[in-house]
Amino acid sequence: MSNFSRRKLIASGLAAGAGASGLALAARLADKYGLIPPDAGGIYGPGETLTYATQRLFTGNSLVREFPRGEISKNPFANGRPPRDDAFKRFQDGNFADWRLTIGGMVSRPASFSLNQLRDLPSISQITHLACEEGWSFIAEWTGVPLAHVLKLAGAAPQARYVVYQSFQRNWFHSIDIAEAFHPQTLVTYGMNGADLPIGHGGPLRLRVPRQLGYKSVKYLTRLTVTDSLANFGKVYRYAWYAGI
Ligand SMILES: Nc1nc2c(c(=O)[nH]1)N[C@H]1C(S)=C(S)[C@@H](COP(=O)(O)O)O[C@H]1N2
Ligand SMILES: [Mo]
Repeated sequence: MSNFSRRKLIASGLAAGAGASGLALAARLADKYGLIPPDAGGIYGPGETLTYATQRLFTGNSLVREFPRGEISKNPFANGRPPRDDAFKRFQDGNFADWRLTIGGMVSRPASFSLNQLRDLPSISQITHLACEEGWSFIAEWTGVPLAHVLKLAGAAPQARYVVYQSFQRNWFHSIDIAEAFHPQTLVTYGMNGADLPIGHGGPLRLRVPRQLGYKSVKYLTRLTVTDSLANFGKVYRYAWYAGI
């Protein structure tokens, strides 16, 4: 069967399941094809599974829209407060020369990159929309290294299923599946609108996940962990784990 007709078959099964026998059939099919998100339990679980599974089938590798320069927002809103502790201030005073992005977990070459080392890697820029779940949004140009490139450098294991990414702000971390992690628009970002990424927007380093809502774009990025299970990471999401838009 062609890939397309296989997708169509699974998706029509999912849709039929949603209507006919509650969500049980949809859940069974989703499980069979590896389309269960990690927050599938609980009252919103079946809905989350349906959203994630159908989006993965139809928009698995699709590109999010990129905008022309003229549409870059003039006054982008920086949400929340940057870290104010002394440790962050010391990094800031040193112009973030000592900032590191470490990558570990299921990788054959665990690594640690300074900002300059990241700037020496192949970079891309993209003008995309960041939408907060609270309703506001802005368009900006983001510059950085595709996360896929960093994962390949570190030798991410083929059995890996997720990448957990952590902020300097300890209570801020999220995770994405491998499809999102290797997606060409998922970016380890150090630049915004042609300058260094401002602290208000997560400088010096942020993971941009432009196909999902703003809360998945974690600011003050320090650590990546490649894993096949989220079991040991606690609750890694405040809202839906999958925030596709
Ligand atoms: N470390 C960290 N990352 C974060 C947040 C935060 O408070 N701390 N807020 C999130 C939310 S809810 C949104 S909508 C976006 C806001 O991005 P902005 O500050 O560039 O507008 O960042 C996300 N990443
Ligand atoms: Mo948000």
